Amino acid sequence: MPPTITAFEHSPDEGQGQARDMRVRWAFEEVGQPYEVRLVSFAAMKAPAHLRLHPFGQIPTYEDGGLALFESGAIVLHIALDRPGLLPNDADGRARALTWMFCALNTVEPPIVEREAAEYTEADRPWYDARLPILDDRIRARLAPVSARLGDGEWLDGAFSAGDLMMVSVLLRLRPTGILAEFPSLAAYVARGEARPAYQRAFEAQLAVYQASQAAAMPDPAG
Ligand code: GTB
Repeated sequence: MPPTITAFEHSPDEGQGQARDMRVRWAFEEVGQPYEVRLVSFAAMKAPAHLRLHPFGQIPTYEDGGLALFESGAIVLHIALDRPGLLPNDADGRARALTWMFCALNTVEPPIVEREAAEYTEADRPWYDARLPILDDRIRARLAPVSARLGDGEWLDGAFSAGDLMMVSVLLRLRPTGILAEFPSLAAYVARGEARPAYQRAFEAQLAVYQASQAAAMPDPAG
């Protein structure tokens, strides 16, 4: 049996690849590991069976035999350690790739998530218009050093690695804000990630979930 991950039955982004199962799907595709997806509703995510897999009642989760994991970073790392293709063979290069993975998750993603949360929950509050530029500047303060490190390189540290997979996955969440476009080399870096065949296969797979749910919701012309 291939590993099974969970993903939204109805992703709020309508198949735009913004939910965190996308990075796990991408990792599977990069290393050539077949996988299965169990779609979960919002109600099912908070039910005891799912909470046993994920203490916060979220997606993605990962199950393989007796092993159950949560946290997209831990899952991608597990996949990268399990099969060749996402981590360099030399110990120092491997450690640097892990450093970029943690940088993406611990340093770059938090201000992006903070901005998204403000958009969802504070847009009608009197302070929102003053707060948004502050949140935007916090993101810019993270992007500028990443852009400087990338320089004119194709990837962050030589060959594509799990560090790039995670950094691209985090940065592309910014595209709707326009902030990514302020950093042309990062925008090009994200586009290079998205152009990888493995990314494309993962994107198509998660988009197919949305398309199937749309088709199922269409009235039957014969009926
Ligand atoms: N740190 C965890 C990880 O990296 O795995 C965070 C997991 C997480 O936030 N999961 C979200 C979730 O399950 C989905 S990805 N949320 C439901 C809940 O908490 O009840 C976050 C997300 C959701 C939707 C969009 N979107 O529609 O654009 C983008 C990102």
